[in-house]
Amino acid sequence: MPALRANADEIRTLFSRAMSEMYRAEVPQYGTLIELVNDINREALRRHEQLRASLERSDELERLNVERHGAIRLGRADELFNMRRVFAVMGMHPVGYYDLSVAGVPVHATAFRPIGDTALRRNPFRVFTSLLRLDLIEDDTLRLDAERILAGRRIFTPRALELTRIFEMEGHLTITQAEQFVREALETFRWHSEATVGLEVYKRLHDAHRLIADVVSFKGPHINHLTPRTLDIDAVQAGMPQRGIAPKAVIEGPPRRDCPILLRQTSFKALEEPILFRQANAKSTPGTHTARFGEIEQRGVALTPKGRELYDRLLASVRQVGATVRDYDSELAERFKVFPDDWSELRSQGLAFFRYSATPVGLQAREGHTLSSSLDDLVAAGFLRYDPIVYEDFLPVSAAGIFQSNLGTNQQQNYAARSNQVAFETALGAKVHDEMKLYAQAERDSLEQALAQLGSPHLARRAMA
Ligand code: OOG
Ligand code: NI
Repeated sequence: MPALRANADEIRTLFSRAMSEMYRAEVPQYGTLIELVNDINREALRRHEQLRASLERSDELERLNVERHGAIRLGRADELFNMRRVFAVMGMHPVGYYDLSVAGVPVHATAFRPIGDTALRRNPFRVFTSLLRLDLIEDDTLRLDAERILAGRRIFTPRALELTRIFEMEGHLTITQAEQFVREALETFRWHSEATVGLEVYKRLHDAHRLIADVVSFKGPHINHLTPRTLDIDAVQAGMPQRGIAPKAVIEGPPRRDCPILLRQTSFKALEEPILFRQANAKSTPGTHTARFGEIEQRGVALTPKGRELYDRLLASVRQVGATVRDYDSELAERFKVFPDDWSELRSQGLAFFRYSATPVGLQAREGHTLSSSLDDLVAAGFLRYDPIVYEDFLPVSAAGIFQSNLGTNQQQNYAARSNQVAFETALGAKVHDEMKLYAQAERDSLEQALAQLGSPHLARRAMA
């Protein structure tokens, strides 16, 4: 009898669950945060019947409780290459290119995540994965030292790579192999309380940039946070102190709105954790390192290139006036008044992506509408419904804000802004997916299907022309 096959969605779910358990055991505050988020989500669903209905329609309710994202930082090109292969086993693929050097953080990144509608509904687990840019270290000696230290590590277990090869050759893993794969892959993300370097080297790396020390001094790329999704981030932000958690001063991203867009995030400070540093006489020196922090996010509708351009412009205008922490929120809200806060406007102005579906009324009236009805007619008649498509990605300005709030504000380097997607994709061994194309495709597919159900397939062609 052939062995049972595991599918990628199942492996991803096993993995994200294992990761969550490991992190909960390692960072107790994470457990507290999850409880707070669950309480607030329950309350939000109870209070907002419409929100619940919309989430239910788009199958979002199911995934809410399993939804997490994590982040890791890699040191070598081949680590990124192999990370892509390992994530592929779990149905996670590189989407988007994020250049953080412009924000004084010497890394560039991508997000590994599922890309198909079905896979996203099952479990949208994502990992923001950055690669250290040693080319941005100006001190030659330090750069060569960092390269030499990194060259000596192996972040994957031999068995994890072997199972990845089997997956690539066979196109799947058996259930038993999948379970073993999850255990082996998890090893890469584990925290190491022993550094691979001495305290003196650590300090030099740290002086160059705290992030360089974080990547170079350890055996592997410890997961540095695991972020649950909330339906009301303002409530979480307000509720954190009562549970003994101190949030960062402001929420990153767009302001609070009736129709949430993109992504809003807040975090709590990295923990100072005990580390043993190497010493020549085989003894070790105790010290500390801060890397792991907590983060919460609220996701809204994905914006079209036009909507995103407006978002970026408005956000930049708030940053330009240099609002202080105290008036940041009101300044942000003021600037964003020009961004329509109404689903119908967001759709008609082409600012956001939507998933269309045929309504029961529409299906009943299937023969009733004529060849001449337009898309807007079908919507107006209540034959066609549209729901927001969730933003599945990250925001570089927010990511930089999160990086910085955890790095301490005194470390604002200015790297020459040299974005280098080509070098990143060479290391990755693949091109990153364009997130805008993925959202546009999801919208188009839903519309095509809905119109076919309504018996108006000709409209699909016209709407997409
Ligand atoms: C990643 C920070 C980016 C987010 O949610 O924007 C991120 C890191 O600190 O390594 O996770
Ligand atoms: Ni994050």
